[in-house]
Amino acid sequence: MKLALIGFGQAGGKIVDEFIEYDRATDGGFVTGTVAVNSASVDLRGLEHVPEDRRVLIGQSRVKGHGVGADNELGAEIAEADVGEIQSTLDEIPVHEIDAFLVVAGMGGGTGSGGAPVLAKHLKRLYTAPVFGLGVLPGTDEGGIYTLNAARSFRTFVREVDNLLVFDNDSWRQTGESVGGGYDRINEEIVERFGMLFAAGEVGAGDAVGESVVDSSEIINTLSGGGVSTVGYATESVETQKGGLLSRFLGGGDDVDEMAATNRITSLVRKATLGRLTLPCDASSAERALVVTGGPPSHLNRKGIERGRSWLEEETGSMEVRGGDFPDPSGEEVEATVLLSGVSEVPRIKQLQQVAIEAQETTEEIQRRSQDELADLVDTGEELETLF
Ligand SMILES: Nc1nc2c(ncn2[C@@H]2O[C@H](COP(=O)(O)OP(=O)(O)OP(=O)(O)O)[C@@H](O)[C@H]2O)c(=O)[nH]1
Ligand SMILES: [Mg+2]
Repeated sequence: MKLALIGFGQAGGKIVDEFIEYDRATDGGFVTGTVAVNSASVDLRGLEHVPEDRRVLIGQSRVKGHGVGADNELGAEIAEADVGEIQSTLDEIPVHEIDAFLVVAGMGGGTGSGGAPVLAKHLKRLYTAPVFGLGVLPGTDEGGIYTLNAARSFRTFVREVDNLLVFDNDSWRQTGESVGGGYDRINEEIVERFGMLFAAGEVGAGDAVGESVVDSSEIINTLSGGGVSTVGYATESVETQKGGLLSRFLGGGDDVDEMAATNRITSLVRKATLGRLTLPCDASSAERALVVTGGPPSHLNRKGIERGRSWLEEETGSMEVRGGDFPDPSGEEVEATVLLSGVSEVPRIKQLQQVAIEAQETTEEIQRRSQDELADLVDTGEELETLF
């Protein structure tokens, strides 16, 4: 699946950077163009892989390259004002070749939180290719303002994209980890999950063709219809014989036990669905789903995929469950990625909204009180006059 990736804000830019690295390392072939947008010049300079001429600094007249300091209304305003500059950079990438746009942002800050939905709206108006979002929810320990930002951005972003893929930092943080080091690890997890999905739709000419290779249209159809998506992933190492002399002598190829391979795939699909999702939710609330099984072709069999697929159909109660292969002749693991689309039972979102509403009320109350207190402090009972 050929994507134009646009990273908005610091988290967005770093994740797009990581996607580029993954795409190169795995020969994924899904990164067709990249752009990073930020209001902080230092964050743009910190990127490693997004080409320098694809980095757009917005809001210079307002914030002078210093970021918006978690003010996402300001983030939305400067994105709106400078959308033309973002567009000029997009004009430099081959957008006519892509299958979809992916706008990536952390939803708790200011620039990405406010700007990503503005850009998504702009892209949808201009292009026929679908516009997907990848939104990152803040950790609960980041505090009220980040939660409030994320809750408001979430509502807006979902409305403006064809589907919002969500990753929840809170479910993925590890105790005792430094914030920076933590993000590097988390970004790798993000890219591994979503990257396999996008790469699956991009099996190039010359690659081994599996029994039922996933096509980018299957990913797009699973996502389109709107709403929120989450991804699950599970993997298991397998013994592979790399076609040595002895194995050729004995009849060639891998000697794979069909029954074991079938069972492995079925259990990986279950683990992926019931294990830790990028956004934890009740899988049965999904409207559509896609199962992708990857690995050495000899370990991917139709029966396993079919069983995994029908198990997921039962689990989600959905009639729209697609499935396919992502053969990797040099792979040494069998992997299953499960995309659950249109999920509605998501406790984390409800909790986020609840905390956001409380934070909003508290902020308003504090503002009211501090205005009264200041008036009290300055008041001299008409004994003193101001200068003018
Ligand atoms: N997964 C992940 N999340 C991140 C990373 N950096 C920041 N975040 C999350 O994203 C949220 C937004 O942070 P930033 O992306 O730095 O914010 P910004 O869009 O640059 O906006 P401002 O700095 O306020 O102008 C934070 O609250 C974190 O939850 C990262 O590298 N990886
Ligand atoms: Mg920033």
